[in-house]
Amino acid sequence: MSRRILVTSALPYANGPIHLGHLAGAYLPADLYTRFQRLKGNDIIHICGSDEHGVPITIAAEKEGITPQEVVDRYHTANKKVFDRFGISFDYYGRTSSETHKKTSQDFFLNLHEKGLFRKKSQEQFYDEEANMFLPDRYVKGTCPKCGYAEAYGDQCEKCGSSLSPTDLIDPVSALTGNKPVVKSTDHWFIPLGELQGDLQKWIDTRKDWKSNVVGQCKSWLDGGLADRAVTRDLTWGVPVPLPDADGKVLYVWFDAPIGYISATKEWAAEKGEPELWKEYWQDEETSLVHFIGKDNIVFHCIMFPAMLMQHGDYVLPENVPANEFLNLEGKKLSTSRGWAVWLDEYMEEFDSDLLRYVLGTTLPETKDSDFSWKDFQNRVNGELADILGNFVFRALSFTERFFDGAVPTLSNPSEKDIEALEQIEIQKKKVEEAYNSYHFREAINETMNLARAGNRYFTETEPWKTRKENPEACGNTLYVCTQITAALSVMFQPVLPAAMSKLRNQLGLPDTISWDEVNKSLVPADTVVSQGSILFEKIEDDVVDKQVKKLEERAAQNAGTPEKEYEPLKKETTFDQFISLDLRAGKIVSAEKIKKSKKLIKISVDLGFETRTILSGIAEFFRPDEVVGKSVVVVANLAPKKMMGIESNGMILMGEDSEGKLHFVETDAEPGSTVN
Ligand code: B3M
Ligand code: ZN
Repeated sequence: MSRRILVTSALPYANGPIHLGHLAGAYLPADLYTRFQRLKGNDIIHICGSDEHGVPITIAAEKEGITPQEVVDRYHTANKKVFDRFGISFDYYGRTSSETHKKTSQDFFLNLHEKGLFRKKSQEQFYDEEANMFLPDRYVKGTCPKCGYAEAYGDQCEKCGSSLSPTDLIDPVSALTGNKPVVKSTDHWFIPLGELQGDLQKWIDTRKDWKSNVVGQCKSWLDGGLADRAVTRDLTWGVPVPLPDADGKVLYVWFDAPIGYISATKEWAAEKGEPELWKEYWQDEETSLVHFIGKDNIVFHCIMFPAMLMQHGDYVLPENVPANEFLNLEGKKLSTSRGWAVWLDEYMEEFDSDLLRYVLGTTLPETKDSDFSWKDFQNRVNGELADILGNFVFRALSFTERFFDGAVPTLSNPSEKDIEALEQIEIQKKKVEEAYNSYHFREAINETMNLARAGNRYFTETEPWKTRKENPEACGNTLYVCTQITAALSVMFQPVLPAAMSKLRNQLGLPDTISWDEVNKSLVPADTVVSQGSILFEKIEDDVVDKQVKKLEERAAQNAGTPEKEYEPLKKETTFDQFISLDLRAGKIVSAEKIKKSKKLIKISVDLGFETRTILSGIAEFFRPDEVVGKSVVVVANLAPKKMMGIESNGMILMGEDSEGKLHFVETDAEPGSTVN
């Protein structure tokens, strides 16, 4: 039976171009899923579009000195185009600045308002007196209270993922002027998530097959207790709050953006000439709603938006939210501001989309952060696409062309090996199908490639280049079997490699319309004429990927003027009693000597006033012994003794460690023996 599925992928902010991190987080998995379900014959649509509101947009506009409208027009057009070129097959790509969206989100707000859901409250908010405006969300920057990251935004810390309020930040500054903001009060409408917590909890408990990273985040939110959340902002850019007493206020971007999924579906239906059709996808219980997002959007899609949908009452709730973790690049965190990113349009200038679809697909951050590197890209293209899939297809088709004039031989008196090889088609097909249905895309791709691996093994073992003379029937069987495996692959790899597989089906004389369920062990009838065609995947040379790495490094060096400082996360809170139980004393280093067999340790004698201690300190890579003699330091004086290299160390000398790992003494003018608190 055909299922109705509504797939959405996170609406990217129209404030910058699309990069590999975006693709790996949401768009590629969503597209793999959608293409697979289409092949299965399910009734599926994939809805996305530009998120054109919110502070990220206005900040981008201010930076460039242009209007927010100019920013979103530019990136909406560019992003829509590049997604299309890359083969992300959206059924509709909308934008939240559209009239339909304005009306849909205002109606949604009014519906909840009339139900009496919102609480109107006056709230203390940061205000920039120079810029004359309130500073919601990203307009404030400061230190994260949870992890100590110094560049956290007012709505979220990108380091630890905590969701924040601007007033949570330590040392807040205005992102507009750099000034210290003042506090002023303003009225806003709040959604009382705390009151809805019970219903949300119950609903989330019914979501049995969600990914553990997603459930884990939801749980920690719920365990922490949900609080009221403002759904309006003091801004001029956005959907105006449709109430008489709301001048100068717009809907919070995270209120209107998910409603963008609904507006875009309405526009899709209207464009099809069936303006009511969107309701089937949003309002019929039979629909499976699936949101593809990155992990930083989990709370909005699993708590906030479901709460809105539940309260509205006319809509289905998400069946699943298979959020991905983050993609790193060459072992480092991706950063657009530092230029440490691979932009999709840039990629498309040099390579085919299928190659990246495959490589990213096999390295998706499904359960934990993963890494994209150009070397790995090259290895997978050369070692898997070219050497396994491409090579298998080439052997099957070129041998058929050479030995049988391209006509697929008949299977006659097949051996056990032949039958086993054909059976691999069904076996792998089943595994791949299960993997797609459970959102395990890496596994789906791997198991598809395993069919090509099995094909290669079978080809080698049956030695058609030998049987051609000795046993033509066996040779024919080998090529028959290999052609069937090739044909099955041409459909099974379709979600990942749409361009290459379409070309391959053409070589096999197969129509482009074969469904997943039609895949079997006899897709290509005997006597069909196949052609070897050109090679499916060219290998990539070293210098080609080296050039890409160099480009990245050069750009990062150019942007090095604004390094993002990395700070160690704060440790768990400690109690005053625990802290005070440490006995810290001032001391003076009286002598120091290197320990012979150790690279790191220096043996130090410290005068603590009441006694002289021997302390081993791991500073030999930074200081010569004679440099440290005479320093006034701070010692943890009641630390349990510890033996290292046969010598007992009685305490620890405090050191500061900078971002390059260099050590610095914590010095004090207090006389030896003084307490330090
Ligand atoms: N634009 C955030 C993001 O791009 C946001 C997603 C909206 S989904 C409704 O990460
Ligand atoms: Zn943080």
